[in-house]
Amino acid sequence: MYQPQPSDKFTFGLWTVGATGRDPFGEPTRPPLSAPYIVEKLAQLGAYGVNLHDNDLVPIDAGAGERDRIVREFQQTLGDHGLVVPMATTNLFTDPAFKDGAFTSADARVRAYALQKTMRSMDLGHELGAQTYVFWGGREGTEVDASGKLLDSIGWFRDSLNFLAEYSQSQGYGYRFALEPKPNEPRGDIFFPTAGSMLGFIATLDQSELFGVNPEFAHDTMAGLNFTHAVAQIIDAGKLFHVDLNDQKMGRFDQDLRFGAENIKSAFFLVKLLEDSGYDGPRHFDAHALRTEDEVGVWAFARGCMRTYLILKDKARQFDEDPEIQAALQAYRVEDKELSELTRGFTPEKARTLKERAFDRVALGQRGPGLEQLDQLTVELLLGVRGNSVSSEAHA
Ligand code: GLT
Ligand code: MN
Ligand code: MN
Repeated sequence: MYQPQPSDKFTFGLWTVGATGRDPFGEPTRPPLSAPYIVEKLAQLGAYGVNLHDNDLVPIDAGAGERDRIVREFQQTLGDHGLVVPMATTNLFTDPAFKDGAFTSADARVRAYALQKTMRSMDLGHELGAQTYVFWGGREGTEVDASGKLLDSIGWFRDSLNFLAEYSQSQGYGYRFALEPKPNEPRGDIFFPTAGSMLGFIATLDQSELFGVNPEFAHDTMAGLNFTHAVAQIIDAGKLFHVDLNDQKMGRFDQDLRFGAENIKSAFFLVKLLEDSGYDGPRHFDAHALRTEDEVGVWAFARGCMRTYLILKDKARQFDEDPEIQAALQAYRVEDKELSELTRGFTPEKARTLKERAFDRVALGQRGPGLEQLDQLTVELLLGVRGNSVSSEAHA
């Protein structure tokens, strides 16, 4: 039951299951896992692919020979275990060179180095078969607005992305770029903190059709925003190029919890939205096992992310097939063909008719939409006291 298959398109970053439990207050609690070992384990668990930053695989100071050897070995392991690399990205945040930003550094040398590092990392991603390239600007921000670089930073970021889109095309890489917003951490304020600000910025890029969003559950949840609403807006804009799934308590540090660990109801509506929308990209778990865990806990974490997604996907099917829920939904929506016609597509005639139309305002305000009942039915479905789960059918 709920056994992940590669066709479910579940992916993990090398940095996720590979996280060693280091935090700002404490040393690692687990030994590092090698990239080939991670690939082997993820394949056993039923994952589809693995994503990486350049330096998750190739050390930042590796020479060309060492780099090529590591990449060849990794390609071999991927082939042996049938895993793909759908997404690649650049580490523009760990090295002290990027302490005050990469593409938005006030130092032109850092900005140029960030471009160089990203082009090399795009070469690497392409060699491994990646088609989506993520930009998470963790260091693109500031604590000191006296720096006076806000408008410049936006321009520098735009110039860099325009440059890299051209690079991808000139090399024939065909990347689609996914920009990942986050409100804060590690910077006090990160530029482009929300999905909406990313969407607004994307529209200003030279080849905006190549750019979309990589939203992350935890990033919106940290700030108290509704992640599912953000994803809906991104889907509506045709810009859901990738998605980072995890969990988080509101108002806390960046927890990157196992998917569904905290906000089951939000996770359910997110899975339902993704599945209903026909999104067919990777379901990437950008999370890590708790710092308390040993390696057994790491794989329990990875299995748990995928299993919870599949359980929620099954719950979404039950939601759609539940007669009482569907009846409540139907009662909630009031359709009126004539009014729909009248309010869609302006004509002066329609405007005149609408302005003269009589509405029973008091009655409109008195109608009970039945949302309490609908929500309770949903909660009971999630709590497992209604509907046929796959497992109860199997047991019948
Ligand atoms: C980092 C961050 C994530 C980003 C990754 C891609 S790295 O772990 O917390 O949200 O998606 O750069
Ligand atoms: Mn992420
Ligand atoms: Mn995160």
